[in-house]
Amino acid sequence: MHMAFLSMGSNLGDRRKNILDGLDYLKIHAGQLQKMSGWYETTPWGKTDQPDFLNVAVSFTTKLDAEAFHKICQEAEWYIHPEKKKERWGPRQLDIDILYFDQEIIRTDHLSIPHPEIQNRNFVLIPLMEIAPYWVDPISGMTVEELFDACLDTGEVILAED
Ligand code: PH2
Ligand code: MG
Ligand code: MG
Repeated sequence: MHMAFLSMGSNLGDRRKNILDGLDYLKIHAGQLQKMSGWYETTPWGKTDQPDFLNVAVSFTTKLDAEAFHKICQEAEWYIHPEKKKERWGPRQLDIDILYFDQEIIRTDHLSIPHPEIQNRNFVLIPLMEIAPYWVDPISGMTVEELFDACLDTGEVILAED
């Protein structure tokens, strides 16, 4: 059994429903939801002239390998938004990024695990720290908590009401 950590985000439409529908798709096709962070209101990172995001971090156990798991994550995005655009860092109904998959390090042209930007993003680190503060990043050897302490991102990440 493998352990995967994901960051999910939405800044278009019914953001919370998009994320919940995406989670349902993953539960049916990918594995078992283990933990879910609270809901975080976050200011857009990278491309700032777009609506605020709602972000969560979740963990799944799965029998799928990383490639197959990634394929299901992409299917979930298409399922939520069949006409999704691919503008880099742009607005979206649902974005699902694999942060970690066990302690695997994968760098191919279509898949990068660990996600290369984890250590630079408050909107990833703060929700992830809630569910896995002591998970070790296989590249740096640092825990999620240590990555957050070292992170210089000033983006706002505020725990929303349930
Ligand atoms: N996703 C992006 C680009 N910028 N900013 C925040 N706050 N949250 C996101 O999920 C996000 C982002 C594209 O992947
Ligand atoms: Mg993303
Ligand atoms: Mg993505």
